[in-house]
Amino acid sequence: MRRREPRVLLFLPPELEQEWDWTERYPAQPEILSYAEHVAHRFDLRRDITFDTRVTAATWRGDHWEVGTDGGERITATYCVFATGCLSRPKDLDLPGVGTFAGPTYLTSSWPHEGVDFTGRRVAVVGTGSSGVQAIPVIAEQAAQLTVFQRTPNYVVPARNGPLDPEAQRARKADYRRFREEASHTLGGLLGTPSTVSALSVDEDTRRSAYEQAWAQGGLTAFRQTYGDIALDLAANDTAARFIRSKIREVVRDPDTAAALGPTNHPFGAKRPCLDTGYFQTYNKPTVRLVDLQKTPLTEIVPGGVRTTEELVEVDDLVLATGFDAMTGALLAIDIRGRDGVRLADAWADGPHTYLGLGVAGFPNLFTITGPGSPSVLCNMMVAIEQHVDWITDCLAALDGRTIEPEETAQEHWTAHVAEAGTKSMIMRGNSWYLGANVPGKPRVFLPYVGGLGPYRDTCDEVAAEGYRGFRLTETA
Ligand code: NA7
Repeated sequence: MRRREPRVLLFLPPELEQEWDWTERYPAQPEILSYAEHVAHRFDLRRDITFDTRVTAATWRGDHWEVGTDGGERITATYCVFATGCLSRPKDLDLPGVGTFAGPTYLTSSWPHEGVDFTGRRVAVVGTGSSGVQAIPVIAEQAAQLTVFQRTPNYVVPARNGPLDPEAQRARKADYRRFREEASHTLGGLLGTPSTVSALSVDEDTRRSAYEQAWAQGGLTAFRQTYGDIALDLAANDTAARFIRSKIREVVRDPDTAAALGPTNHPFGAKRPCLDTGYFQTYNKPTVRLVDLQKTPLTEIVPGGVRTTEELVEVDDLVLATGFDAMTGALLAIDIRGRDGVRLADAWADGPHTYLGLGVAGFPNLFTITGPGSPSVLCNMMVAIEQHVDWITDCLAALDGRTIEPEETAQEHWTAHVAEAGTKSMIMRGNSWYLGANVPGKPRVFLPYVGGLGPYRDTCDEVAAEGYRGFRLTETA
């Protein structure tokens, strides 16, 4: 058994954001990886990280946590912070016969680091969420034949990715701190002010030209912020949904394919809208075909390909972009046991119960970064993570070795508030991972907190200022 000596790291200094230059609006994986490596090197973080290790268990031992790993290690710690990620555990594959496929099966969530060459291959992609929408155009560049199996079409807005303008970057950096401070108090953790104008208060031409402008600019924020009631009012939302369907019809030449790609069974924003680079254009390639699983459901994967109620599509490679067991999956994959040996999986059998998405009653000295019940995936993740890390860091300093645990009543009050806030959201009108609806058998619960990052930050700060209201603080025996 070993105990790690804590090393206090000060907040990352502002020089970091000044010295690093991003090249694109949406940098690709290699650039993000080199940034992470730069930060690790710059602040000598590697010595504090144990790589290639899976945490399998965490058990509360009365005054400390004992953490077990797949390497058989047991590590003790006074406090345990789970930063296990909201979208890090792929959902279990729920396609009949998936294990029988004779060729290679690739999961978008665990893509081979060395890349995959699809040149000359017949490829099937199952799933058209963000991962599928991003992967499909890239795979189509190489594949001899690509068949996309779509169960639910998604709303997709152009990313308009491209190089960052050096002048714009200089201007942003000149006032970086202020921009970041401003963003950290908005609802979405992003700069920009949503319009207060209703989409229903303007005529069709005005609305169309506003949507066209946001479409040309690219990115979800610009589009979502065009009118103030897109996220609130079904009729207003429908104006955005109709606009997107019309853009699909403009691009996709085959009318049946265009119709199948247009979402009609959920409002815009009920599932996470996607950003694309050439997604709809891909369906104009003679080598690409869409199979609409709403018309011809997928029945099974067989050694030679994918079978639907109508046909067998023979393929060489199978790509599964089928999503994640979001928000709770990675935590519950660890055997976490709190006070009196209670398993977190049992405490959350009917869905997660948390106080502020930061702690769980019955699990002392445990914190979650962007846990269920916090804004997390509904805002800029980086800003949400920073807010939690800052709050927990201050809390640990204030605790000075004392034990902290949410009070049951505060937790139930917060959990009810998260559910109640969710009822007004468009998200309730779709079957998404936000609700756990993508995983068979998972309780249907509104997982993130829809109240907005700025107000949530204020609540967390008030809780801390009032001596951690709603938490029980006790001297450690
Ligand atoms: P998503 O958004 O959960 O998308 C998964 C896709 O896979 C979606 O189209 C699903 O259809 C489809 N799917 C899942 N299971 C099946 C089965 N059994 N049969 C057919 N189709 C299936 O995951 P992503 O990885 O794309 O994105 C996750 C988040 O990462 C994203 O929201 C962003 O926040 C970033 P369905 O819609 O369930 O009918």
